Amino acid sequence: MMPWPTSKPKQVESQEVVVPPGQFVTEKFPVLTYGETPTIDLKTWRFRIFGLVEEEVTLRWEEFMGLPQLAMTADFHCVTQWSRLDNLWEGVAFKEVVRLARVKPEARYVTIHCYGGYTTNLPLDVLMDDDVLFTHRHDGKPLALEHGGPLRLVVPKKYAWKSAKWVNGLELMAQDRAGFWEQLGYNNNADPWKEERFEDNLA
Ligand SMILES: Nc1nc2c(c(=O)[nH]1)N[C@H]1C(S)=C(S)[C@@H](COP(=O)(O)O)O[C@H]1N2
Ligand SMILES: [Mo]
Repeated sequence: MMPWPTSKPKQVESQEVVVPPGQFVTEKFPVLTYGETPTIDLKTWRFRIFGLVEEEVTLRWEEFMGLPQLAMTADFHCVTQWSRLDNLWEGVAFKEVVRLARVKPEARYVTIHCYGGYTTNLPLDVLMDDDVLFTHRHDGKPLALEHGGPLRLVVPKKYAWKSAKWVNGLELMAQDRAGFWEQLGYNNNADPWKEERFEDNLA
């Protein structure tokens, strides 16, 4: 049986933990937020899927929670060099959410929108991977407000600024468009294993 979803290999034999180059393991869970932590009422919470879709969709909290739920264990790598290993995330697969709006064939990129105005961008095919989740629980507890509660995206294979907190929408696009940190010079691809921290990768 296939484990769901896969997390990256660890060097079990040597008891040595593998983290991407330039990263250090932390047991803590630091909070990294640009600006204020928004307060969100579940009664008025909405999640909108728009742009290049056949049918624009707006989900309420109960509708979101009615989607198939799953759990995954994954590492989390912040570009400021901390990595938190083996996070247990629970929520709904990205692909399960986006399909509700029936994406048009010309849609190839996505801007993820958040309460508070933060944005990040990724190619649609990256987001369709099994390990990309909208999560509302972390390590067995409801996701704390400062960590993105009620709902955040988790994209384990990218630096954590792509894991948008307080998500409230997906915009399907034909062309790529830089999000908040991407506009400020962070690498658009953001692969921690390639140390794609900054645009020119010189730092
Ligand atoms: N909406 C929003 N999402 C965000 C951020 C933010 O400032 N606003 N910071 C990003 C950055 S840089 C990181 S490292 C992670 C940190 O998540 P954490 O605060 O749960 O550790 O969230 C990402 N998602
Ligand atoms: Mo970060």
